[in-house]
Amino acid sequence: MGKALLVLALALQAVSPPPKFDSGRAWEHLRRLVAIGPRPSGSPAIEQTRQYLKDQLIAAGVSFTEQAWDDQTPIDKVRMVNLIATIPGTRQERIVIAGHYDTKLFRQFRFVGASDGGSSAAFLLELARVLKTRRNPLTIELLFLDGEEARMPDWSGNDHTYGSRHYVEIARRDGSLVSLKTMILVDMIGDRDLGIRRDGYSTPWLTDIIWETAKRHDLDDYFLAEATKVEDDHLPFLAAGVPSVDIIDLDYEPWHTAKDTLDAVSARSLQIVGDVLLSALPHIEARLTRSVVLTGRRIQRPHPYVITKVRQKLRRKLRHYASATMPSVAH
Ligand code: 1BN
Ligand code: ZN
Repeated sequence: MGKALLVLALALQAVSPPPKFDSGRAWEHLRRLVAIGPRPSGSPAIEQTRQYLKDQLIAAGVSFTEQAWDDQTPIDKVRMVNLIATIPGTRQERIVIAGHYDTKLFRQFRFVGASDGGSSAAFLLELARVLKTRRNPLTIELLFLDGEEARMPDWSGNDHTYGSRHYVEIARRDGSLVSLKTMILVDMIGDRDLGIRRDGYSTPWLTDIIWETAKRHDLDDYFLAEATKVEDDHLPFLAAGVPSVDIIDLDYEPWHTAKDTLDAVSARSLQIVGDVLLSALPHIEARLTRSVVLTGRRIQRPHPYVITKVRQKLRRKLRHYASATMPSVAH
């Protein structure tokens, strides 16, 4: 009986469509994160934020690890923690979907980062729930990054992207960088007037897949054809040779002001990004599983048409060889 139920459950899983991104749930996460208040790196509030993220991952049945370290900023030494949630796939090779959960430190006003720091964390939590019940060909890592924001007022030198630089350095050191096939970054995706431009630093084929998916879904009013160049958490990954893309709406008036609150963001914007990302994912996975490793170098497997032609030619050669060397047989 138990076995029969298991078979039925597996069969249902195989035929039922994966669950959809639910912006209502994402919005609830966002509301609760913003309610914590300002959440700068090293603060008790970011610890509280992390506890919320961990509680929600446990509730979703997704396992995670904490990557903690102390980093020297221009102001002070700060305890930072990346949260790495893993959803196993058929393969060990992995796709990282990342976003930051810290908010920028402002002493002059109360900065709660609804879009900037809140939207990415809330989005990843809802994605955890969705991807957990999906059949994933590659392992998916949901990476909640600490220390994206500069500690000083301006974004300069190395005073930013602490979490992504640390993650890449550790992955390089422990050898896990080789199995990291792609990185997708979401940042500031809550803007109620959503408009995401292509980023000029991001990997073109990956950007194309996402923007073409948006166009197919008539969402090109939100995924715009215009390009810009954004320095963000994807740069350390690109520098390490990992194809990466930044999905960010920087045309956001309340950016780094006291007005980056719930009033400035919408659940609909999270839904749009969720729908596009989940629709683009199979295309990204197809592209990544199409290539095979041969003699240590990554090459593209030839198109099936080419394989058929090569096989036909080989068969002709073998037939020719056989007829030349074998005594002819009367039919
Ligand atoms: C994104 C959100 N960023 C900071 N908060 C990165 C960034 C810094 C983007 C400077 C543009 C300019
Ligand atoms: Zn910011």
